Amino acid sequence: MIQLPENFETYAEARKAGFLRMKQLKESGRKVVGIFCSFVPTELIEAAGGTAAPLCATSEEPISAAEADLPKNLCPLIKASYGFALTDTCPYFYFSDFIVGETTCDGKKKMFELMDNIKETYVMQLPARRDEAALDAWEKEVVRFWKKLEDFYGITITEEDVKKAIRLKNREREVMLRFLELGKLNPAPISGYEMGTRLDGLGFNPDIEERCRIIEARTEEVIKDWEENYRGKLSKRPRILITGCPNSGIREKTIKVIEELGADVVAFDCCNGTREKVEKVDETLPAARALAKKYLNINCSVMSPNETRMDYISNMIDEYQVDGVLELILCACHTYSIEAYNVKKTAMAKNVPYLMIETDYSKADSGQINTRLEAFLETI
Ligand code: BJ8
Repeated sequence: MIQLPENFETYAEARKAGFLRMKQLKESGRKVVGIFCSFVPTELIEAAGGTAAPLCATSEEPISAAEADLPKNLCPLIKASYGFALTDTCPYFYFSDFIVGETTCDGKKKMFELMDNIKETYVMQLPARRDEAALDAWEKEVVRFWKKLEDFYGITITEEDVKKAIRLKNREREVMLRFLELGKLNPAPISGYEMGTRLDGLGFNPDIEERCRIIEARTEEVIKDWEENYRGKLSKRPRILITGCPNSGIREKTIKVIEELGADVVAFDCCNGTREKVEKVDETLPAARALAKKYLNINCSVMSPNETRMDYISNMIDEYQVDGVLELILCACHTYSIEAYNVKKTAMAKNVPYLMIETDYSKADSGQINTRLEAFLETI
């Protein structure tokens, strides 16, 4: 595995460090809105003078409490997120003024109905397709959320406020994408485990400009090291593309392990990878239309049909010189596990081996996953 830098901060450390900042922010009067999904146009929260607090949980700790209200056979991300809210043990949930949910998968949208009993949970009605009618409906939802923020906080959010936030978030997308695209270099200049952990950890830093500065500095450092020490020395280590569900809660037993076994994770088609960052918001369109257009194009499996994800994966295989596709699915996530059929076909069409692992936040299957990853690497 490529060496981690000395100052490397784990996900848990970044989350903990964010607690204090969030508390200080609240005390300074900053608005905080809790979110669960890449489909939520956070530009509107920024334009309201607020911070979007990431609430997707990655720990198995609160799951047993959640199972008092929710079925056992449900995605761990949903159970853990609800469990933290129920047990009042997540500071980010605690500091959120209200929560924004969205009608993505069935599990999340029904869980939000229950979460509303704990703290106000406003739900954006996301259409599941991408035609003109869906775009018009989604634009209306964007406007409805804009109005919700104005009413909730008793403020006016102008077109210019939103445009300013769009420019800032577009800059952030550019910076993050440049960092993730380091994986296109051969040999891989940075561990995929580091890339994923860093980007997730940064979500807990409420200052977007500071997030950009941190990632820009690391990108420059990595490029310099690669130019001086690795350029021209092609690697024989298999290059892996990660796809599927959010992987923060399962990264240690999958991504970290496959790198320790001798592969390089170079590409991420997932919400903590390039998925939300590849398309910027069009700065020339009216703000609500521009936001609706951009967010409707996110390649999540809740969209139907979702061929654009297959096209994207196919291009990534070429651009990142991928040797194997590893799909990580959270247990009981139906949309991703059914769509895995098409992802496998896409990989096969490129003659690239494919492995799907379905797992949850427990450590119980770590040994079995290890064995499957070893066997997978032997097929490459
Ligand atoms: S845009 S990936 S963050 S919905 S919660 S769908 S794992 S069963 S998280 Fe997601 Fe938004 Fe899509 Fe991204 Fe499956 Fe679990 Fe549902 Fe999940």
